[in-house]
Amino acid sequence: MTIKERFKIKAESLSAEIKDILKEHGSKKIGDTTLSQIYAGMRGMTGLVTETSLLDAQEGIRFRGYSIPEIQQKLPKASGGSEPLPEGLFFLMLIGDLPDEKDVQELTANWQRRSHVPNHVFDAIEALPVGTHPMTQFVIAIMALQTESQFAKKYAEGLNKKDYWDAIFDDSMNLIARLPRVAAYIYRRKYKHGDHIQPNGLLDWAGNFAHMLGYRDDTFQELMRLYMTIHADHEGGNVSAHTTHLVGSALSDPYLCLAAGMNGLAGPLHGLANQEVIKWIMEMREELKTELPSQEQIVEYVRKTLSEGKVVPGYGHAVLRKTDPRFSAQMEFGKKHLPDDPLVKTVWNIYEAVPPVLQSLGKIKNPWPNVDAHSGALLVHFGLVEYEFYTVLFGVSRSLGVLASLCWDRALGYPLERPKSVTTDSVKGWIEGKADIWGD
Ligand code: CMX
Repeated sequence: MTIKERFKIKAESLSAEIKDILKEHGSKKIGDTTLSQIYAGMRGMTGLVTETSLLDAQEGIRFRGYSIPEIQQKLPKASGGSEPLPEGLFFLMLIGDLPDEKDVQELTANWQRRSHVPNHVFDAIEALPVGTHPMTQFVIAIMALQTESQFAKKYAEGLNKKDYWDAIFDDSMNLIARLPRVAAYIYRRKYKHGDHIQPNGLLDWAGNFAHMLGYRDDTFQELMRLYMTIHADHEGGNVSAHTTHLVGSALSDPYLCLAAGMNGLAGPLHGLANQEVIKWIMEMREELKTELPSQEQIVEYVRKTLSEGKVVPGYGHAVLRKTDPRFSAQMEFGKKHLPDDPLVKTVWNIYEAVPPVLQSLGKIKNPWPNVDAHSGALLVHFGLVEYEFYTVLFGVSRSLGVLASLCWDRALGYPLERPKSVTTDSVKGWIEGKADIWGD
């Protein structure tokens, strides 16, 4: 028997045993935590402090107390625009107060000053096969940028604890300033024959990003401002935020932390779901040979997806129990700017068709759409059809929230994160009253 075959037998046996243990003892508590929570992804277990935003299962995300519709209304806009500037959201998350126009202009100028990307970063990207997934290129570029870390340099020289936040702040600001250029470079390299576009210093952060990607349409710039704002933060427990925070607790510099967080974002149950949604819809359209599948056809296709043991991408959430307000904000954008787009209409038809099917399974806690169910269709409308790139867009935005939080983590002096773990053998001993596995 090969080692792989032996592993398979062991894994199947322990998996069945764990199921039985949880069926009988899952609600037993260790402190305030049930055994089921320990085995099942720590759902509902409070164990983190994140100042920048708070997620309510029914209402959705609030950034420093402001909901998505409120930030859309209250944050400063670009001249002639109606969507919030992500600079404003970053200010709100970092400082805790609503910014005025001047605060936002200062931040735009500050990030422009910091935006120079050293050549070796482009060389590192160029060393990869052009077919490399954009998220892999993105993470490698972030790692290549790590040569610029002020925190790593100052720590090596000897840095007083009380000054950690200062270098973390500068690294975070530099990273945010440079990511649009790096991301646009990856996009133009992979999909536009390396025909790169120089930054436009007159534009805001998201507007300039849209420009460097090669999209000049004013409405696309507005979409980028909205996109970069609503994807930025979703409290602390999601995989990208939690990973960034966890790695930071070892005093890894912001480059190392963000790269780690982005590796988590690249998973299909998290940020990569935005590419999976469009891929899934495109495959459905191809199989059904129609641009606009009917509700009945969509229901059939969902059933087929489920019967193949796959998830329906863009639906469900670990915390939310209603339609994600980030989905609704994008739907509003679609209704305002592109109500007749067949792909956008398909996303809305899926919204009608999918929840009852998922609900009928009886096991899915949230049958409603999340942020990723809508984003791709809006991008396709403007010609950004290369869906493997979508998670990079999510990542550029997510840097705002996780790096604002990292500044706070170091300013507040949070210690190394190190929860206790157990083995199933120790759990069995505990159930039988033989062992005290919860001690030191
Ligand atoms: N399609 C099919 N099955 C689903 C499902 C979906 N959209 N959502 C949940 N389920 C299944 C789970 O896989 C689980 O099945 P098993 O018991 O067989 O393992 C069961 O329903 C219960 O899951 P849950 O408690 O409702 O959901 P979780 O908290 O475990 O998972 C999430 C949440 C997001 C991973 C899950 O809903 C999912 O896989 N959705 C599709 C992927 C997706 O859109 N991810 C993006 C989330 C937003 C983001 O981070 O960007």
